[in-house]
Amino acid sequence: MADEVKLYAAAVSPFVFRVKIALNIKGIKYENLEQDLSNKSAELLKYNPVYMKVPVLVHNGNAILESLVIVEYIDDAWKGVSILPHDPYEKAVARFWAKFIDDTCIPALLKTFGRNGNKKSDKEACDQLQILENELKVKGTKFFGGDNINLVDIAADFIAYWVGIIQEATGKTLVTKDKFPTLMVWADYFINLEVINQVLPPREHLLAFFKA
Ligand SMILES: N[C@@H](CCC(=O)N[C@@H](CS)C(=O)NCC(=O)O)C(=O)O
Repeated sequence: MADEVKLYAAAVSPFVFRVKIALNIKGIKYENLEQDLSNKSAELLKYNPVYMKVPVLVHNGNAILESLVIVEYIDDAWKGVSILPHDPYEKAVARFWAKFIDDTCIPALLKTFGRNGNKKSDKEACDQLQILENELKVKGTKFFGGDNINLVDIAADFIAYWVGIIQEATGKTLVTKDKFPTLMVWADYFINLEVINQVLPPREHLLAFFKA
């Protein structure tokens, strides 16, 4: 029996985009169920009663929640190009950095680009990004995953694509080539990869969303 794969999604979400990248890397066909997050569907609430958020992946009737968990599930459930390293230590390191991005970098960026952003929150966000900048610089590789992207690059999609658009929408420029040269070169490589730009949401669409 063919796999039935459904993705409860929102095109503007960097968390949903992580899952779309993983599905594209593995070449998985799926049904995209775009959600109105201001009027959540009964199905979304049924599948994700805890957080009531997208993405939700439903694979043969089983719901998998939380973008990084879903990316790992896709890597485990389907053969093909690996998204996580096989070596247990390398895998733990990748999970550490993906968690750092989720728990520390993204909240700091959202805070400072939000309504209450101020000099202090700007500095906090830049300090966290500097840690990522240093990590990639020390690695000296094209991607956090080395020659190819892995879980960490996928986790950082918000930094690669969304931040620049939010900067344009808000008129607040914090993340620049001068301050973060290594990260900005990485972002360029990342969004120009075929497996990424095939599924990237259109820039104008995101810009209009964040301006609104
Ligand atoms: N930690 C979650 C975050 C997901 C998330 O924040 N999704 C947002 C869209 S970007 C959402 O569904 N928001 C709806 C809400 O908060 O009510 C993940 O990684 O999947």
